[in-house]
Amino acid sequence: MTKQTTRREMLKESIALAGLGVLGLPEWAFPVLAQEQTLVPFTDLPETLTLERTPDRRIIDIRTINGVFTPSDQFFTTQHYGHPEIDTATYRLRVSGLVDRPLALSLADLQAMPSRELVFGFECSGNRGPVNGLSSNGLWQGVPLRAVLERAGVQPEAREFVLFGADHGEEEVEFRGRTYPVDQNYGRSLQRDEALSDEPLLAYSLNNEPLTTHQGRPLRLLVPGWYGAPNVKWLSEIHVQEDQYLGKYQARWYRTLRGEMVNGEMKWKETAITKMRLKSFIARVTTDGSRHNVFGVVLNDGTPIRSVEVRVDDGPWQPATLDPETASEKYGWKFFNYTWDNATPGEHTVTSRATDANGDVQPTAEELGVKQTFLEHNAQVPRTLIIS
Ligand SMILES: Nc1nc2c(c(=O)[nH]1)N[C@H]1C(S)=C(S)[C@@H](COP(=O)(O)O)O[C@H]1N2
Ligand SMILES: [Mo]
Repeated sequence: MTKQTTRREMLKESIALAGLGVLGLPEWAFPVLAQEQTLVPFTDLPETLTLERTPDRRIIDIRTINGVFTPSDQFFTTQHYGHPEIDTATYRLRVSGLVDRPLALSLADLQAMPSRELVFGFECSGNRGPVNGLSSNGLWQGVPLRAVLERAGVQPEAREFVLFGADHGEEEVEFRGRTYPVDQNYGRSLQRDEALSDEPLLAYSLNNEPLTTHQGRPLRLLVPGWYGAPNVKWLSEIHVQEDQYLGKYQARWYRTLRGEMVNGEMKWKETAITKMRLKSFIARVTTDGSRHNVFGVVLNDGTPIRSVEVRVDDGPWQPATLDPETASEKYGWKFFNYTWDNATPGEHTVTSRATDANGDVQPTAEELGVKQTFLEHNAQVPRTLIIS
């Protein structure tokens, strides 16, 4: 079997899935799968990616995306301290600090509260091209964070809401040239208006099944439209306080250093990782022998997408078609397709860029130049392939 037929078999399998609608796949999103299609290999990606770096980490191969929702056992996954052991039967979510009624809620307590569904696709802030494998899209279910906080009764002076995972490890806290070893939990914080908005969700289910250990069983935070780091897995405690929380993964590890011209002078800003920056990437190019189809994904902070465009080599930007079904989900992955007619034999570059309703345009790598640190890398990814 040649490489090509192996890939075709793979795509045929996804056609079968599409026909059954197993994943709620809108036919429209994958018109390319309607006929015999061949995958055109990218020359900027290896034939196979090492999907599992360690058992508790996983990336996706974007060329194999075949449904709206990433299956739970393929969902990208990563964390800092490995997986903690949690007995779901004795699990309690504690709420402490500046609240009228400290809480210790079991999973059953949480599941008895009014629940909500959320379609949310997010990426790790370190995700970038050409692989872009640290991103996935899921259908989540859980309890709004605000409902739990209201049950506890948030006091007026509360300003900072710290969410701790059950996972922990040794860290060396640096202070003026000295280091202090401490054992600490993964912790992230939200400010009062963020925590009490109706957006953050305490999720216990992914794709209609209980969360897997990888995804934070039994409970995790999701902040729709934000990067992965704030989505605290194995959530064990919410501590409400007045002071800003300056833990390592809040204040130091996840930050961006970016230069900005203010009144003609370069000002260097260090900012926390919060909302996802507008990004699109081409996931797959297929052909039926005459026309080529370019398929890709857009993700951002929930701002409506105005357009996605594709360019071939140095040609003009051409409009791609946004899949209306996925585009209607505010925080989900959005799919696009572009029909590439009259592709000439030889090596080509295909690039996509997204523009949102505020007029923000996905930057080129050069336009990202004043960003020093590698997180939030949302640049356009020029993709190379050979048309035979
Ligand atoms: N408790 C805990 N939650 C965590 C982390 C962690 O190390 N510990 N890592 C964060 C980071 S950096 C990312 S990108 C996402 C990954 O979520 P996933 O494994 O469900 O894809 O989890 C976030 N939540
Ligand atoms: Mo991350």
